[in-house]
Amino acid sequence: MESSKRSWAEPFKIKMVELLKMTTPQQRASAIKEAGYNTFLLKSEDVYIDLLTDSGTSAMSDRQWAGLMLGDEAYAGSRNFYTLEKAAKKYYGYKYLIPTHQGRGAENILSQVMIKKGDIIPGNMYFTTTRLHQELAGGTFVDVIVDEAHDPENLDPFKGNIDLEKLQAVIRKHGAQKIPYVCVAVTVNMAGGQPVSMQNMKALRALTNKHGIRIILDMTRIAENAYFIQQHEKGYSRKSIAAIVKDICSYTDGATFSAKKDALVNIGGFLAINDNDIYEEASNLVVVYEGLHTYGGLAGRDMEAMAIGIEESVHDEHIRARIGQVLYLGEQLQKAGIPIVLPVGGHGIFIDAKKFLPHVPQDKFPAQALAAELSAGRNARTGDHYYPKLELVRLTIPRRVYTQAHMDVIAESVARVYKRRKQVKGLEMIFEPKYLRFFQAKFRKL
Ligand code: PLI
Repeated sequence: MESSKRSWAEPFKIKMVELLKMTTPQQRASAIKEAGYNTFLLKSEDVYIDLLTDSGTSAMSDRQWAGLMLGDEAYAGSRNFYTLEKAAKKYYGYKYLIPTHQGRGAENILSQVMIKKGDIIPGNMYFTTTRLHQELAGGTFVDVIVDEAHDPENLDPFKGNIDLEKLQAVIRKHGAQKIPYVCVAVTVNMAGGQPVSMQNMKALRALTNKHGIRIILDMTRIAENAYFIQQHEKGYSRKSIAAIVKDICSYTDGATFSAKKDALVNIGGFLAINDNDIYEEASNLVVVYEGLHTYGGLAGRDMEAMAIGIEESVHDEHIRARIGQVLYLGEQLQKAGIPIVLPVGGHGIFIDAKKFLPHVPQDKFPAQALAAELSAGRNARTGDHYYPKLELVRLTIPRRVYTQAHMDVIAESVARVYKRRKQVKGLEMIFEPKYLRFFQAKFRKL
């Protein structure tokens, strides 16, 4: 990995700025209390540096903004759909494309088309919406990520990999006919933005081919995953990000995509697939949930901006600067002694809340107490809280939005909380929504 020492700068200059509201500590304390200590319930104008997510929060380029003016807002057959389809084919290589309003729209349709009641869907950890859609379609998710993913200190460069022995055991236990596909996320969000190696993709393809099982990619952060392959995997240092991205896709049968991350747009996603029958069924279903198969819940202008963003997302200098900024923040936090997930992943820094707040028991939500992330929900049968092995607070960095000075302010703020960490006591949940509870749950300070 190249050093994140900033002797280089971003490959863009700033043409327009958005002014931030500067708040006092008192204003911030009252805002977070009012939000039930859930960062998802804060008003954005009360937040100075917003690290809640890298989803839909990127800055679009002047070319993307110009693309908005090329919107062809016809109901059917918008010109922008064909531009998007062409870009997706060029950079990802899949045969058929169905736009959706965002990633979970594609997950819903894919799950309904491919999963039958009683099916098993192995995956390298899960993203919340992906797993929920699999379960709502009658499937059961089984985690087959490598054990290293659960160890925040393990320095393996590819902690997102699928454990092929775990997968084989799942196939033996349930039979290949119960497994409609293996779901592979690149990178693995919940493990800390950890990448999957190309070697793992190849081995997974060989194993699934043997059993006639499909591979569906969650390609939400695929350009970032490609950067780690370029930096760390033998034989890839001279390959372009664009070539690596296309290589990854070539080992799979289809993909769901949230364009709100890598593709540098504020809204959008798609389902891509090579199989004609699945495409036919999905393009029929998308009309029910999203819109006609040539816009899928998006305006023409959104599809144009997405097409341009897809191309910009695979520029080598863009991804180097993007991940370089994340690495820089990681180094500043490490210098301050903050326990973070290592190696630093692609889209943010994940603070190890169990180590940061060792005195706060897990049923008092140390990660939530520390900031935001409450991810796992309850066991549907027993009603117990799921206790993830990792209890993490994510500082997610939007793309092309903040400067190095913002990174320094973040590092200083976290270091200040770390110094007074003994005063943090944990939280009690006082409101729990039925689905994806971390978005809307409310808490009380202990
Ligand atoms: O937020 P969506 O519906 O466009 O995409 C859902 C989604 C799918 N897969 C992965 C790996 C994600 O990270 C993801 C959304 N992530 C969000 C919202 C995040 O804050 O990380």
